[in-house]
Amino acid sequence: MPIERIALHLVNMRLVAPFETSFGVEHDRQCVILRVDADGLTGWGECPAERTCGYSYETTTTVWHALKDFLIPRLLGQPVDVAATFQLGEYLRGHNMARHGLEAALWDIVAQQQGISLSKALGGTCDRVAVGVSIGIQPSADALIAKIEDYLAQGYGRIKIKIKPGYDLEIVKRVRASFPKILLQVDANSAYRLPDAPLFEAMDEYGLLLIEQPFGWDDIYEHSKLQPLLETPICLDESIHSLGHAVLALDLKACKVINIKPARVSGFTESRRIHDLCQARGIPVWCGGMLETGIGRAGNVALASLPNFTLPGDISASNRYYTEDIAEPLFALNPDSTLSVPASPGLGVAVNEKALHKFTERKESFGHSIK
Ligand code: OSB
Ligand code: MG
Repeated sequence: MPIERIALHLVNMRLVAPFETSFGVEHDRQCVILRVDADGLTGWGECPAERTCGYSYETTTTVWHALKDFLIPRLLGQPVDVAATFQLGEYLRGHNMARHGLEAALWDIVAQQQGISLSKALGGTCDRVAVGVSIGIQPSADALIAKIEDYLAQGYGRIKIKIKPGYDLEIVKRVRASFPKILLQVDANSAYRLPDAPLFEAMDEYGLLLIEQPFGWDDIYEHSKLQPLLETPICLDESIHSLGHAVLALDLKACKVINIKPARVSGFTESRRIHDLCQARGIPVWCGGMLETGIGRAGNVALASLPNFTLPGDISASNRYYTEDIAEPLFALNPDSTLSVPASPGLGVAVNEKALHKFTERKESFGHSIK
């Protein structure tokens, strides 16, 4: 049965607390939620683009445009076929978050057709995934230390802190002095350039698990100049958009770890290719996050159940992000700093239509109308 209808929802949800990175502060999370109806089944996907550029060039407006004007018209009436949809998306030359939301909704349907969980459909091998928490920039070192204490008390076994110029080495020193043993990593979100290498050499003695994306959002070359100066692994996030970028980064030894965000690399298909490449080359990966709603989170958890996701992911419990979510059940932190992988067919969470309606600022449907 062909794809009969696709609906887009522009969703806006208030975060439990503002999230500050080197590129800006977010109070509300805007994203595009996709609903695909085909074969008597409904699939859901999330495009976690932001209201403005900063993390990447994609915004909720460009996502809407790419889906409405290019992808949806070419997909309506076509069979549910993940590989063909991946191929179709290649013609966009980018717009990876838009592609991911669509592909994710199709994966949800395919897994339901097969009566298996998304995790199984993707090749997942475990029923719990190790997770940590990503903490935004705080007003002071004391405030950050208090936050870390709070998250450790909740059971998070790995802490990531955001850094930016003027809030970096001293902050790492203070945090390490307070918590000498915790699994700690930093994320610069592209705030530095190669002349800042001495700062990272100084950070090398604080036993960080990794340093995430110190240099430009699309840079690989400068990272390849920094990695040999450090013991601490560099982890690339922003600059890996495809398998080709991952090959380049590994061949140039620009990093020793890769953060895979399915939305950044166009979907689960490309995520798995990067995962397999890294596995073959002995490079650990972990699943990053984009402050997703329960829909995107369920997809990230399923992906993180693949075997080479050996470092804790940025996939925290639902209550770390929102007081009310649009999918149920909520994800809760297990005492061993893991989230459980949903086992029911498809995504394994149910969309709460009432909550979705409440948070939807704009909606548009394409194809046949379905009640
Ligand atoms: O760089 O990993 C990042 C959130 C938005 C944009 C970029 C990033 C992040 C995070 C949050 O670090 C991770 C999460 O969803 O918990
Ligand atoms: Mg990052």
